[in-house]
Amino acid sequence: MKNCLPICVISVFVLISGCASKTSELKGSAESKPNVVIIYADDLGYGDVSCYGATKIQTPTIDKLAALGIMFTNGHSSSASCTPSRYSMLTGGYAFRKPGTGIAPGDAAMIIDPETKTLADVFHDAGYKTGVVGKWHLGLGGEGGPNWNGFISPGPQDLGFDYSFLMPATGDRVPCVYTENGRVQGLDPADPIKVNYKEKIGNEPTGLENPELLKMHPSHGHNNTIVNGISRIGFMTGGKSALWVDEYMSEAFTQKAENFIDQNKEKPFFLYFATHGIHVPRVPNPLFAGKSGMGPRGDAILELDWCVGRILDKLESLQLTEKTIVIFTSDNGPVVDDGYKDQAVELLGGHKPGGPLRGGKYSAFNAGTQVPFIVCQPGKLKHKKSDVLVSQVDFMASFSKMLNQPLQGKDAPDSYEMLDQLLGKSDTGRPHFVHQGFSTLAIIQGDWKYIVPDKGPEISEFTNIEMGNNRMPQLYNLKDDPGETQNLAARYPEKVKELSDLLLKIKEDGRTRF
Ligand code: NG6
Ligand code: CA
Repeated sequence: MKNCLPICVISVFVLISGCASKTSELKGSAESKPNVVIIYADDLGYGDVSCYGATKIQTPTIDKLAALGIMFTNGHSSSASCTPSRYSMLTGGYAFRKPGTGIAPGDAAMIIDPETKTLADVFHDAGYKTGVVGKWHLGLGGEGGPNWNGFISPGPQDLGFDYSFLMPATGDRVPCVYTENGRVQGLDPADPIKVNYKEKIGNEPTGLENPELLKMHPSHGHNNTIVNGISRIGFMTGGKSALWVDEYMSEAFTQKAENFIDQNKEKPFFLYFATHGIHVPRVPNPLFAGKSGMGPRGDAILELDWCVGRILDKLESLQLTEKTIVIFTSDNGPVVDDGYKDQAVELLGGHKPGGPLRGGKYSAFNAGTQVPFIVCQPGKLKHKKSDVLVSQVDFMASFSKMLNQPLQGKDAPDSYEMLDQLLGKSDTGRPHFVHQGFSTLAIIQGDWKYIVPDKGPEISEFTNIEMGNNRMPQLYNLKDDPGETQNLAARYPEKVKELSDLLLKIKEDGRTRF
């Protein structure tokens, strides 16, 4: 009793001063450490959302983001396919520099070396809670690939992520299971998973042998193990209790993303929310099936818009809207038939997935990498349409700048610090950008684009996409001709030489950030 008064006084003092420092910490964190959520759609084209010109389909939530935020009309992923784009966004380096970063099989080892500084590391080092939910497709595990029946390491936990809930590769690749923090979710140890990409294992039916069991038929490839009535790329057996149900995949991811936000609402957080929508197989939730009139591809776009809405609603319900930068973009451009007969071609109507752009997914033409690209922070950023040249590869240097986390020389070799541009405060675009097509490279500088000659097919026999390949050099003036219809290479040979020399130098230098 004797000591009570001084102790009480001290505790009150500690309480008050604790409160004061907590308030300023919170204030500081909201101002200089906003939460960041990257919503990364899969295979969504520049023309697939109504704010970028679609008229046959409406995406009101994504439109709202664009109306509130900075809507980029010249924003690019780094590559026209998934794995290299994700590699570049997370490492700040062009994937063409690193062999083995092409479209990864479902049993690939992790393609990012744990020693590499990543975008998640930047946030993590700045005191953020970091999470990745959704499509990974960057390989898992060490040499020999992932151990599906144990703890999968290395993984996102070695690349700066505190939390992960993943589809390991793609929806059309085995194993059709989710992993949560390095372990297959719902796995029964008595029914271990085996995966093989070379030959059939186990007795599961395949699309090739048992097409009568399919609810969706392949149009090319995709005829290996059948899971949930859909044949996939690759063979798997076991793991019955862990298999995903495609219809509820978006729900599963969105719920995990919502939980992550809930659990970290008090701290700054970085969430990389990589949707499966609208990649194949397109198997929308029953809420959306048949709703677009464009078949499952259109329905998947509606479902994607709904998922975006749920994330925004979650932020709003926690009063985090103004404290959170939301980025919405896509890993590569659009494809209509990507291997399943899902009526996407037949029901396309007049819809133009690439908008005014030529090509699509896999292509060296601009629809390959020029994608919807929106940065939004209501109350903090003013709406603006921006035509500056930016790329997802720039996120790393830009957020390093925002968080005062200096990059070392070897880090993020191709990431330009474009924070002001991303926040709509500067109109100076990156000096040039290298676009990685499926088989060839292209470079954009100012109004000009040069595509390196390539012997690959001009039109893919599978997807019917114009691949941008040509045995001759191609040069386009994107300002006069955004649809890349007039090859000006013969008229401006000196421009061709200038850009081809620049690309050579970029390759030789091994970096573009100095
Ligand atoms: C291709 C698949 C395609 C898709 C793509 C990866 C075939 C014939 N095509 O090899 O369906 O899975 O890989 O897409 O198998 S991405 O968006 O993840 O890069
Ligand atoms: Ca993709």
